Amino acid sequence: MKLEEAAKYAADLLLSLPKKSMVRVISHIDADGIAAASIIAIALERAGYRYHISIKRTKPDLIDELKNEENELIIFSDIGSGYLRQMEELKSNIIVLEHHLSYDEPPSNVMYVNARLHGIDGSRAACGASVAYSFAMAIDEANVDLSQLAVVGMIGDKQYFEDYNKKVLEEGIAAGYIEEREEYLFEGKTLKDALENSIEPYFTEMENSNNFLETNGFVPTKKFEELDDEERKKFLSVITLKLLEQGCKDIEWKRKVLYGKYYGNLYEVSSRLNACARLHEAGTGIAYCMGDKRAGERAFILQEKYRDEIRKEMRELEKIKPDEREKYIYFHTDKPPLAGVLAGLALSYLPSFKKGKPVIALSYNEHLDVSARANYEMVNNGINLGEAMKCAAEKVGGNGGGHPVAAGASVPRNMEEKFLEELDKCL
Ligand SMILES: [Mn+2]
Repeated sequence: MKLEEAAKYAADLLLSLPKKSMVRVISHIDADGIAAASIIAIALERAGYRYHISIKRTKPDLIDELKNEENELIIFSDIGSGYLRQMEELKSNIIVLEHHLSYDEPPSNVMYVNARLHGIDGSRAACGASVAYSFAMAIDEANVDLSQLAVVGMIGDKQYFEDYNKKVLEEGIAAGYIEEREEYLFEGKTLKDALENSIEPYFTEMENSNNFLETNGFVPTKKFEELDDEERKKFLSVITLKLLEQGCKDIEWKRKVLYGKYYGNLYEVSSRLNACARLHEAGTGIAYCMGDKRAGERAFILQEKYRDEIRKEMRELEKIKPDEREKYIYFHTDKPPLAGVLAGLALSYLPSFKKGKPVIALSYNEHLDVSARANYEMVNNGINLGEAMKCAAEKVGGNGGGHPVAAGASVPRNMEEKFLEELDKCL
């Protein structure tokens, strides 16, 4: 059976409910989860249903929290695969729209729609928002405009436009809701802004870029698109050289960007939803996706705030000499939610972190939180951070796991040194 057919069964279950029924929606707290919830909310509203959405993180008591509620139908999106067995304890009918791995069979009250059950690679070619889109399209094909939000989810989960995702993108383009444009990374920005505020790529020693720009013969306040061909070439070669000095390679200045008819640059939308999730304002993200103008302004402010925080931490990391072990480099941060992002950016753009070894960020929460980042070159040389995190964490009574290039662990606070020793052995 194809994903679209499974989605049709789910849509039929919904449509068997009388109009104006209340549908409970639970989705995951990240850009993909917010995009998925928004797709479902818009589709429900158009079909004449009421809804109540909660955006949640994965946690052991997720299902318990729903036990006191009376729901006729609950829809889980981008979350739920880990709770299938517990869902039996809920009295209501349940639809799960998912792309994450599951180890359990769904109980009889659950209609389980997972891209992975239909031959689609759920880590690359279908995200929560893609599956939510298949559900929305099964309700009504007029929902094809929601392909814009599905693409936002794909970008948020760093997926590829392959297989099912490709199909969704192509549907959106064919219907005139999505457009692909080639553009330079710094379009619309002043040169000063481009150097000082960019995070990917991140330029070191650019708290103030006036000196750098003027020495190279540029006017800092000039906009990138105001440069003539000659100047633009020179500017791009000067900053390419700057990044080469930082130890980076493979820099693409011109790239394909996807624009949505209602939302503009879909990469920016995804970045705003990510900021909404990280700064605990998922509701703002949903209202933004649903077209609320004030929520859109707020999402923009949150995106700036989140980026400011990252830049501030990166400026600090530029100044430190990270600690080094035989197999990895590490540093401490007092910003647990940013740890993974910072480790990744340090690995890519800070010369002092470039030793050909993975970068590990340590932060103290209730436990010692560990975030690890590697690159594909290291993975090709045999590094697997997911396994190493699991191995080292379990040796000291914690738990860990993840992907070869990005992983994390949580260990008892008093076990830091022991964990670091074990990690050297596990890598
Ligand atoms: Mn997802």
